[in-house]
Amino acid sequence: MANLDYLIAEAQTDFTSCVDMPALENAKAKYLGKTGALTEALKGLGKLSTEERPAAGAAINVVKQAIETALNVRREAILGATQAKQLAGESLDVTLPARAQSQGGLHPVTLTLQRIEQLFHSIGFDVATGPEIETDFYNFTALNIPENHPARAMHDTFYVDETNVLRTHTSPVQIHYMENKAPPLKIISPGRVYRVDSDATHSPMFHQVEGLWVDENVSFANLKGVVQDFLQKFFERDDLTVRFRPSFFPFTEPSAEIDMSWNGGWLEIGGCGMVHPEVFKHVNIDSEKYRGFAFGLGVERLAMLRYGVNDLRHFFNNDLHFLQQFNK
Ligand code: 2NM
Repeated sequence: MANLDYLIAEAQTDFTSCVDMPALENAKAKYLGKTGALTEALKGLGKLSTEERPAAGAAINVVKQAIETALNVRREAILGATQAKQLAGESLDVTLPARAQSQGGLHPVTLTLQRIEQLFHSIGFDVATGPEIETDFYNFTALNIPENHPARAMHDTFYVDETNVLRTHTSPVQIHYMENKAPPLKIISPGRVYRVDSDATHSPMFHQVEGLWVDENVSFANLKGVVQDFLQKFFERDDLTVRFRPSFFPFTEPSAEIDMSWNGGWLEIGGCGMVHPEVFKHVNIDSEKYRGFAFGLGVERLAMLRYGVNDLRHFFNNDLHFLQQFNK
């Protein structure tokens, strides 16, 4: 039987010249296929004698294995090169600057509302909210501001239609609350309110927080204590003092403006008073048995003072450079 060793070198040369898998498969057939050189050699074993056959068979297998090894080496090389080429085509430019991930944050008025709610909650006030469109009954009449009464002119009202208005204060929330629950009642009602007013110090939409405490023995002294305690905690100043200046609101009697000490002077910060018996009458609370105090504070005003913002309009311009300062 002929020596087949030369086939190893020949196959290696053939395989090396193949640059893709179909070519390699063709080259493989020449040696290992049905009519390949090695397959033919194995068929030829039958013609040998029983003595010659094992040695010849072993010799063919050595060659066959060497060719299979060469085939595998070349296959790995071709697959590796194909993959490298594909990866090169798909490569990312990791030197490109990353796209910034920007995260939103809470508006300073929202942060202020959260702080107000947390402080009042800590002394037992619940938070009540309600609709921004109210009937004139809830916005005015129930608050002892009758139709055609000059007091309605105190609020420059946005009318939605004949009977509905954009609420001019959050007091209607408290009217609903008093209608639906029995005393003792202890709530704040924060939210958006609307008035026809727009200049450097007035926005047509702004935020108010109103407080209400109704029980059998609630007094003006309690009102003073709650307001002073809140302002001291809100501004983190134990030396902050408050002053109550006589005033008028149709829904409270007596009524007062709330001033607080600030930079050696006084600053008006809200209004307050004892709930008027006419208001209690509208919500079926017995004013012989119960008394209540109420107050209203402007949220933007509190936010401006706390954060040192000098112009109300910053809160409504949506300038990211302004807003981002509150979320560091
Ligand atoms: C203020 C000033 C004084 C007030 C009155 C009521 C209610 F519903 F109980 F009658 N809520 N809020 C009130 C009283 C609001 O804001 C300057």
